[in-house]
Amino acid sequence: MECFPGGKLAAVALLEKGIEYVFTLSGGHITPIYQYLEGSALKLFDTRHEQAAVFMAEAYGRMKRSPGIAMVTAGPGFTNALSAIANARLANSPLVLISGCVGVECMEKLDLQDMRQLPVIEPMVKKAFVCYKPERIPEFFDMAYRIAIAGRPGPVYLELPVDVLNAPAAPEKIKQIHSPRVDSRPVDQEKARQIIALLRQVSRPIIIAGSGTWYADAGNELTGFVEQTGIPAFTSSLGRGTIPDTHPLCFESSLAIRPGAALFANTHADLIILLGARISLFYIFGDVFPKDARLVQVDIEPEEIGRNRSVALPVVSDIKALLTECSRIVKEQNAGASLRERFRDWVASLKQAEEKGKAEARMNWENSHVPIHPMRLAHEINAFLGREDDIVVADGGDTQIWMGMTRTIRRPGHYMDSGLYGCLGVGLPYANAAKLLNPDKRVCLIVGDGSVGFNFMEFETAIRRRLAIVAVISNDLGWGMIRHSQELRMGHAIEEGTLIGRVDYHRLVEALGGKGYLVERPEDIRPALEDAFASGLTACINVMTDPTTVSPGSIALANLGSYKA
Ligand SMILES: Cc1ncc(C[n+]2csc(CCOP(=O)(O)OP(=O)(O)O)c2C)c(N)n1
Repeated sequence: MECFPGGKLAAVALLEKGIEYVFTLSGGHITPIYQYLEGSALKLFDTRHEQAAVFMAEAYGRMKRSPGIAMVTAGPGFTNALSAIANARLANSPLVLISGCVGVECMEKLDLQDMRQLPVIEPMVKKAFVCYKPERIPEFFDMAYRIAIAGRPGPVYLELPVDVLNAPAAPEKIKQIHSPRVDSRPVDQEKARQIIALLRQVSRPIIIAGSGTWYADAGNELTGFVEQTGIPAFTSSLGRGTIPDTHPLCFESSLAIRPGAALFANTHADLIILLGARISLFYIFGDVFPKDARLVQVDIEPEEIGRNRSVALPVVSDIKALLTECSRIVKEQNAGASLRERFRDWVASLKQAEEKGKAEARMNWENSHVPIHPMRLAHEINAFLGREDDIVVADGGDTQIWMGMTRTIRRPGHYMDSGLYGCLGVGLPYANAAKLLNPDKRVCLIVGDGSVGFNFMEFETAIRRRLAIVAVISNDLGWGMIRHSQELRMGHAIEEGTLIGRVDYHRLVEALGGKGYLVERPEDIRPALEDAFASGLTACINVMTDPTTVSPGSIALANLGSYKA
């Protein structure tokens, strides 16, 4: 009789789901799965750190809107994965982490790499499972995969003890489940009507489209509704690009620090329609909006609605279905023209605020000083990567802020940063994942000199796997954001912990087999980008930036609520 050890069942479960990549770092406890994946249609993508493997799976989940899969070994492999899991949790990124663990037979016997993994990760994920029966592995994998993407996405954990992987399964007990993707698409017609009724009462509405808009694939519906009604739109996190920044009714990022209309809009709107966007620190926990402004919050996850701020109209719905219904009602009521007329002055005032904000920022974008202003660097990257499908990844403290303030996003899923968890080190793994999934697109990472150190060996992964990413390091000689926030708080920065000094990162990348560039003058940024992209190799451009420029993010860090002295 054919033998089905658990490891084989795990491999078959992955293959039958059509998984393309498993992001992983090897270990004895997961070899029983590797063994049956070798030579299969599924590709094992190996990184140099488990954290990087999980970040890659997270980036996969964000870009593909279906769960990325990471696989790590017991104990240290598992603990190394945790920061990336926490990042995915706060960002609601769909992924499944498969982890080996010590055999059930050997628990508490002082076996190699033994630790109790489940209690550590359980509060960090959407759902955590341990499968103790080889026969049930396909069923558990199906469950993990389904839960990662159902409703509000998130990371799911599946632990497979090594002796379960090695144990033979009784063929008659093997349960195969292949659930179709659960499309939770309720639409509340009455709530859609109420939204349109509210619009007839207000004169200064805005839409903020967050990652829920992206996961619902509602970009076209959003753009259509905005054009139909004339409501100005802003976007946040993965919602960025769901309506392109270049659209006349899109005012780019909803973050108030973005040069443009966001601050004015956030502080003057009388109706804020949040589409799959959370009321987080980014809106000063809701306080950035006027006290008497009304909020409509639309989310697929009921428990999210009403966090931090009273909501006038809570709507539990998929964004795509709701916007389709809203558009249908506007059409039915023949209300489009009157709404557009109603909001015309408001849109004009936002245009004015946008021009003013951008004019003020131009001084920094066009700054020609040496050392280079980091916003000039961001501007050069933004200008060079002007194609609709160019992908930009940002990682760092101030560096990420400057890039977020600058990047023009034309397509959703083409800009990534860590998000709310703010985990430094995401950049190289995210960029590698972006290039792996989009070999024909240009992928550029901008990263702080501090942040690049965390997963620096992922340059080697990129080179070995021929991923021609271009990583631009904004080298301000240290941990800029913390240095600046300390200066603002205490009048000086504590050298230990904020100063790194000059490191020739570009030469390290050359030593690994990639291309390296050192740039010290602003006019040399573009030629280096041109050359790096033309080389078709993994490249690192080490740009010496001004250590004294303080981003609005550092100022916020020094002044915000619980961080304040
Ligand atoms: C993993 C991790 N460690 C520490 C921090 C705290 N932190 C936030 S910003 C920052 C400085 C980042 O420096 P760098 O990457 O060089 O970017 P810069 O601020 O200089 O642009 C630090 C240490 C963090 N967010 N994540």
